Amino acid sequence: MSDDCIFCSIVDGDIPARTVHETDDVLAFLDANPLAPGHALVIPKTHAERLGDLDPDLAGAVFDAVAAIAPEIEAAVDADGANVGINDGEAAGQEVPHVHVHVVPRFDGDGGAPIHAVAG
Ligand code: IU
Repeated sequence: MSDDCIFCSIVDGDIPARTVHETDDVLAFLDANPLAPGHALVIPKTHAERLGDLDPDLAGAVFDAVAAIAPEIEAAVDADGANVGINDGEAAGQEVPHVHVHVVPRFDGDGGAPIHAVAG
């Protein structure tokens, strides 16, 4: 828990979120400002600001959760694929300083950019 961390507040239940997956170590919930239907965030329940601050076992648990829910989310919204990624650090566009993996469903012909186009 980190004071003033909005994602820690979601973990603690002080701020509501639409949970889609939960384990002892990991929480996944729908993004409040979705880039696509089903856009979810997967976070470690323990506060870590950057990927490099995350305990490796916890990083593994986060990725296990991503691998488990990405196909389920795709199926739930009838998507054709998903972008899975982390904005790691302010320079990369990280706005919430608590590690989170975006799972953004993609649809054939949706016109969105692939991750490798993000930084030009
Ligand atoms: P970023 O990778 O740190 O840029 O992404 C932060 C995400 O957190 C962004 O997609 C927001 O819509 C999302 N989010 C949220 O779901 N709930 C919140 O209360 C806040 C941000 I603040």
